[in-house]
Amino acid sequence: KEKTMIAKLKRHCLTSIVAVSVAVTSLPALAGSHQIKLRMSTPASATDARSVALQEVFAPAVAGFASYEAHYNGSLIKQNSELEAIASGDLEMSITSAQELAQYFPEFSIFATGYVHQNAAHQVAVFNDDLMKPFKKKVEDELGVKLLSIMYLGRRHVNLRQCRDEVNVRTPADLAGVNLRMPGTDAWQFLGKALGANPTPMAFTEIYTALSTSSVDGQDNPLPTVVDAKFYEVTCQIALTSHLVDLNYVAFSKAVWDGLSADQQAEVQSAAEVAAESGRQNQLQKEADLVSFLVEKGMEIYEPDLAAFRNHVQNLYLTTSASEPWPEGVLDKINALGN
Ligand code: KDO
Repeated sequence: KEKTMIAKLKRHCLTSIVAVSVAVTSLPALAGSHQIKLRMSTPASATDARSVALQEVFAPAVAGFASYEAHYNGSLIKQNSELEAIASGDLEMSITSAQELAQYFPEFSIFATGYVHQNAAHQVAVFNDDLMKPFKKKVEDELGVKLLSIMYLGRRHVNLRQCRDEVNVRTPADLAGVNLRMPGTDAWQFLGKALGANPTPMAFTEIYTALSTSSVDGQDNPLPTVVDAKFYEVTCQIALTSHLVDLNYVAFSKAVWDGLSADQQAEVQSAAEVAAESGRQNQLQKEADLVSFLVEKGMEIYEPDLAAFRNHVQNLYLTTSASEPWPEGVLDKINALGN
């Protein structure tokens, strides 16, 4: 009798384990069919700190109801076309920039202005300040894009293929005639001119080849990008101009956002902030560590006359039409939020 009881118990357990395992295996499939697809496109590589932060922090946090699908190196949507793709429903997320947004809303150029943001903390303070509300609302209402959080890209420096014995960058005058690749929007081209160089518009993914064939003289990206994209293999010097403490925004489809429950919206918002903070810390650490790495690779790295660069850059913004789209008082508020 007892034996049959044990046998029955075993059989019962076995069937229930099988039943549970079937249920469990079918759950993800069930959940999968209701999961929202979040395609993200970026010109950045998979190993860039911002890409890693979204893949390793954002994606798992929303995995209960959304499947995150990253596309790197501009492979799905080319650089500077992501916002349009989100607006038209062909993309759900991107790592966008104030320079790209400034094409639709010129006032965004204030956040892309040389020597305004002082550091990563200043960027976060500005993004979370009330001054940002009208900027964010306009992008939601007119472009269908929600700016969830702010990512730290880093201090941009002038990175040239020529060594110092050929081009020694002390002041903007030393960049006269230098063919400096800048990203392809007006705000970027203006910054290249403000540095004293001849700016050439070019997509991020074309820079390495352009440097290796000398079709451009240089580019400007933060040290982590110089390492991640291996620009040090085709350049000789970095003048630490820190001409832009650069940022990106995690851009999210407003149409998808509006379809989420309040809980799901809260999870997406929190995941975007936690991911941005994780990427920021990672990028700041890289910036601290990579000077020695690059010097070991033979790069000449030095500080130019920062006052000369700061004055030349700020002067061009303030004495030309570049500052016209800036809403009254915003620059003062941004400066007040700096330390
Ligand atoms: C670049 O094209 O130099 C740039 O740094 C511009 C940024 O706004 C951003 O698009 C970045 O490229 C990519 O994320 C690649 O790092």
